[in-house]
Amino acid sequence: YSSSSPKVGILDVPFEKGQDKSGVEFGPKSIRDAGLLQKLIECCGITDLKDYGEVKYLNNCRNAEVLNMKHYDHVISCSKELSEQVEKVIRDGRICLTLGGDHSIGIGTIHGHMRAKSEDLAVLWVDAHADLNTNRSSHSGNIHGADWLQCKLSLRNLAYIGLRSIDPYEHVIMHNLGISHFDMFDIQRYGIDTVVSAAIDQIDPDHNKPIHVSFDIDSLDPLEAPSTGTPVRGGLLLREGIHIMTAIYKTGRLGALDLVEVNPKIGTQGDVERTVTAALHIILAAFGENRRLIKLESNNLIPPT
Ligand code: 4U7
Ligand code: MN
Ligand code: MN
Ligand code: MN
Repeated sequence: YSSSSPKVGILDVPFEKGQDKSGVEFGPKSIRDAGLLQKLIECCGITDLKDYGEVKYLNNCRNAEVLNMKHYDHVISCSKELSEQVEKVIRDGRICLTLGGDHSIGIGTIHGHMRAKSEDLAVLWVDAHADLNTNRSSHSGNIHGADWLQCKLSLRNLAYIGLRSIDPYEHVIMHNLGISHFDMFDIQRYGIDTVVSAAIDQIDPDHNKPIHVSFDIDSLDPLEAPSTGTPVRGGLLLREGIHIMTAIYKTGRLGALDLVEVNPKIGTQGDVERTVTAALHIILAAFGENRRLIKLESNNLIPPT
């Protein structure tokens, strides 16, 4: 893979109306306050980084209503604005890093990415949940669990990693439509390296599509990322999350990354720090942070005394 560092654009989406808990709107700020921009420069060697700031929207879809979907109007208004911003960032020749916010923002980011690049986008959804509900199937009425509603993505171009909490209807859809999914059983059985290669091969068999990664922090185990709205035990180790992102980086085809569902109002200060630094490591890995042990030149070694 190319050694020149990618151009990056960053968008904040402090959106929380796709779910019920307050605090997820502070996700972007918490990740930035942990030194995101500085670390992208220092740890990933990014030399061209543009900050596009916060996505603001007017709720101009007041009449939009769908039975059993909470705040549908807000989700649609925000998604439209977000889609345009993502499209702009990518048309500027940058990889778009979007900081959420709840996972309903995936509607806007994928839409914008498709408009900028191609409808033939490979999407990797890293999540404990499938987010496949519709207004009819959803028990919660929360749109962060129903993200596919607005997407015209071919389901052959979608794969999941990290699943372990699937609603019965989601399970039916997933199998009837044959959506690729790699759950915790697969990860335990085959290992994360095999799983991530298999996922990439499924969604991008010719290794030529732009890749969109939507990373829900709750894919990680709550021991790694406790500050999130819908934690599910028995999840990915941070080490495995990092491995996924390193594999994606190595393809050289990452077009956009969403990092969502960090909620700094949940848990102790220690929980929040742990969650935010986990999110940071995931992002840095996607942009090429190298944590491998590299052989030291012998003249750099400190001589024994
Ligand atoms: B997340 C849920 F019922 N499936 O629809 C729902 F279990 O973006 C959870 O992955 C959704 O965090 C989780 O509300 C949404 C529930
Ligand atoms: Mn999700
Ligand atoms: Mn989730
Ligand atoms: Mn299955």
